Amino acid sequence: MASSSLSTIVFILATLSVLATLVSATDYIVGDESGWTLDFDYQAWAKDKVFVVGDKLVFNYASGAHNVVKVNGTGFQQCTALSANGTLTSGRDVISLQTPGRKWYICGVAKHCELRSMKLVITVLPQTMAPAPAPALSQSGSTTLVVSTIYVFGVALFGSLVSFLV
Ligand SMILES: *[C@@H]1O[C@H](CO)[C@@H](O)[C@H](O)[C@H]1NC(C)=O
Ligand SMILES: *[C@@H]1O[C@H](CO)[C@@H](O)[C@H](O)[C@H]1NC(C)=O
Ligand SMILES: [Cu+2]
Repeated sequence: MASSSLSTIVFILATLSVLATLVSATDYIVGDESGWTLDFDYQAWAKDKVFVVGDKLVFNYASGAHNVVKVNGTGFQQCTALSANGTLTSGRDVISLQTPGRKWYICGVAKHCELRSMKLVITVLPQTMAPAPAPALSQSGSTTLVVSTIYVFGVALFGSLVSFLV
């Protein structure tokens, strides 16, 4: 009896930690409130962030004023956006980070990349099954809320199950 309760608890905790990992994908608003704009230091913005497969980048800007082009390292260095193909122009472009590695994005309008620093390079880390980091460390907004809700729920559930056992 006691051992089956124990395995139930273990099962519930394992489920909760998997859930917490699943919902911990983060949406990063590039440039935060400034959005995707002229003369913003995107390298400083990216510096203290950890990007993981499953996270999303959101580029906010006035449609028509800018765009978002994914380029390679060479295109990033030289600010050349050759592929008109795959240029995002909606003004609220969401990019899912689906593979690990280095990713480069530039604005292909006029000389915004060359002269106005509209360029972003990030490194995306592989997803791990490690438990989600403590809420609020590197996450923002609703994700944190969901994760903390699950944690609080889990702790409460654990507490009530333990009190049944003793
Ligand atoms: C980078 O992209 C450009 C144009 O999209 C292409 O011509 C070039 O071969 C690429 N370089 C590498 C190293 O993949
Ligand atoms: C351009 O877009 C077409 C249609 O979506 C796609 O089939 C093609 O592979 C793309 N080319 C490049 C170089 O991305
Ligand atoms: Cu631009």
